[in-house]
Amino acid sequence: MLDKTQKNWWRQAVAYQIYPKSFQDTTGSGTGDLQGIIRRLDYLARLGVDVIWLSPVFASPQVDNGYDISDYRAIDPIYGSLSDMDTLIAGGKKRGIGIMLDLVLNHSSDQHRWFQAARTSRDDPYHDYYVWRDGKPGTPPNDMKASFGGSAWEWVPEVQQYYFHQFAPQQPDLNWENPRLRRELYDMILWWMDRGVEGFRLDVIDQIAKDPDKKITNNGPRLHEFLRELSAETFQKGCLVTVGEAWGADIPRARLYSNPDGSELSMVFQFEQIMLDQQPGKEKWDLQPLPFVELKKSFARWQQGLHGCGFNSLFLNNHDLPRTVSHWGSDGVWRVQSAKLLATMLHGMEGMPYIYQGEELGMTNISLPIEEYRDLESINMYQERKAAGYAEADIMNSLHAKSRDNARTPMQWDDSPNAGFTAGTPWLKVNPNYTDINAAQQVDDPDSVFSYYRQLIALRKSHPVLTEGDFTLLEPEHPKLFVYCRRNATCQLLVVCNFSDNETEWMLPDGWADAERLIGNYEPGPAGRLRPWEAMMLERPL
Ligand code: TEU
Repeated sequence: MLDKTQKNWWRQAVAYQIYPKSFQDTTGSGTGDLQGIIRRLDYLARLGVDVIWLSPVFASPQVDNGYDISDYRAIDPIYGSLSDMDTLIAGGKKRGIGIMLDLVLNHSSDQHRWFQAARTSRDDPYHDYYVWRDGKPGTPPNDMKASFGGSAWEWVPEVQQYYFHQFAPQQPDLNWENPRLRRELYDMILWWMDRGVEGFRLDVIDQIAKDPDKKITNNGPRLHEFLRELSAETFQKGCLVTVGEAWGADIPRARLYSNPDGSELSMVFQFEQIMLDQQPGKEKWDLQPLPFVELKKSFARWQQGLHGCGFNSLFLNNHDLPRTVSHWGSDGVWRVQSAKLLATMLHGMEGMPYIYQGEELGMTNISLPIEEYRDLESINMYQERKAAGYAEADIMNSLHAKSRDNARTPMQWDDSPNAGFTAGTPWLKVNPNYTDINAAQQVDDPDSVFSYYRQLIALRKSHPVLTEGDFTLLEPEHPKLFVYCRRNATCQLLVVCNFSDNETEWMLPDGWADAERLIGNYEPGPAGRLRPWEAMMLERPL
């Protein structure tokens, strides 16, 4: 177990993201719940993770699956109660697993009591907790668009003003310019810290300092000032791990966010690699083949750019992204090998790895008919593109590749009905491949994807070069191989990945023939070539 009284304990940690709606139902409601997570804590302890990032479980009308919070200090009844949360925190602590709550501080639900009051009168004390502009019905202040479609402005007749929302209209943006609002958020965070949570993930944190008059959404002028205040008033009073979601982060900004002096956050999620497969300047639905050489160079830039002066988060999957084994790997005959390869590639790097539920089983994307999608982003996109004249097949192709529901299908626990997720009707369809891909089949199988992740996590704890070594990209222009080297004061680590359905010719660099093999997804094979999706990590003393 990591000693979590040490500042920076998280530099050795591995996190696991739970999307509670889809993890484990214990009531037959068809929706996962906190008791379900408690029931599965031993599974997570067996995997070896140190932190659970829990997507929002606060009271919410669930327009955006909990990313629309109506009470930051209450648990939504669909998930359980505050006392369940206390039990979860305690059960996690006993196993060395900390709970990281997902705070949505950029916006609240329109059902939050602050917004309900704010919309009644311009003189209400809560009015200024949100972002309002004058205008006339039908003529919004400007043409800014919301992320989930439509205008970013919504008219409220009672106050004869528009409010600003970067996401759905039911997610009004909070006004961080207001010091009373900021204080109220800090007090809420301290309240959760007192209950024993060990970290926070901060939703779209780079969007809090918006300035709609200048059409600024992310990276607003006061962003880092707000973050330093937030951190000093809350996180720095404990030994927490914090990660901000920052789609707009570049390397210089990430150095500020994750400054080793602890003045802002532990790290951010940045999306440079994730966005490489969308056409530049277009939307995520406008696909282009993954530019592999660019992907490697991008990882290398971030590894080198933050080494010693910041900290990376390492992830390929989350609740907003397609399953990487389907998207970048090969989810047919090479599913197991490619899932292990992606894990090797990522877990060989410096930073904190985040495993998204089911990734450790090699769970895949799903192709649904339009009526079976549940995600508002997917449904809105379908309607907008239909209206704009896109071909049905193209829209469905984009959804199958990129819909957020790919990641949100229920966790596949075993081969019983509904994959052991629920005794009721699941809120989103279970992937029919659950009879072949499930936890029960994998936990005791030494060759499973699960066992491979377990070994990778254990290696991070026993081989300091993984957490502290520097990074050099080898074979930068090779179209199929991702090869890199890590080095600390005592040893060198070589990570080799063949991103291909075919064999690839390749010789180990000089001096590596007798190196110790730490892990690999095949038995050691003949020199001179790598098998389809073969991956390995080798170590040798300096
Ligand atoms: O996502 C941030 C965000 O910008 C998303 O709209 C993202 O671009 C999209 O999901 C990619 O498909 C965060 C949460 O992770 C997401 O689940 C929420 O819906 C969103 O914020 C609003 O809170």
